[in-house]
Amino acid sequence: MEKTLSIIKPDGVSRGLIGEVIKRLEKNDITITGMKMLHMTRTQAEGFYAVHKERPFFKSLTDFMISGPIVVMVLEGENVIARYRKLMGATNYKEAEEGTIRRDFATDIEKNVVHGSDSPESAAFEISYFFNSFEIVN
Ligand code: FUP
Repeated sequence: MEKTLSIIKPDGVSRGLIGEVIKRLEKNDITITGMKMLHMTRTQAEGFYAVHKERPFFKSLTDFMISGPIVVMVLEGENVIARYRKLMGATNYKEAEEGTIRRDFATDIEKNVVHGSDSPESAAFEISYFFNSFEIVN
């Protein structure tokens, strides 16, 4: 069974979209095996997005990600990395397919409501960034 990390970003939490995102996971047979709310420090956000540190949007992205609480979840299921990314939609909500979370709720390329790991390697890094083994159920 594959695992991935999901984040409901500060815009999703502040706009009351936690339930909406979770409803879509449950409807699509994606199992939640870990879940918590937290408010990242700048250091934590910079570490999480270290792969993007040379990108022009890094400062703005990390400022946004520490602007309020987030919900982090471990998701499990067959092919869940790709299945959850399909539910999220493209990074740029204007290019996201109809019916995806980002198409329905994102307000710009940065404030795009959700994050999902993009590979097994990043999923392993990202899950261990937020969860220890006692915080994931099986
Ligand atoms: P995704 O995997 O779809 O979340 O997208 P990326 O990992 O490429 O980007 C991570 C985050 O950086 C995006 F969710 C939003 C932000 N970003 C921008 O703000 N501008 C860009 O041009 C690209 C990404």
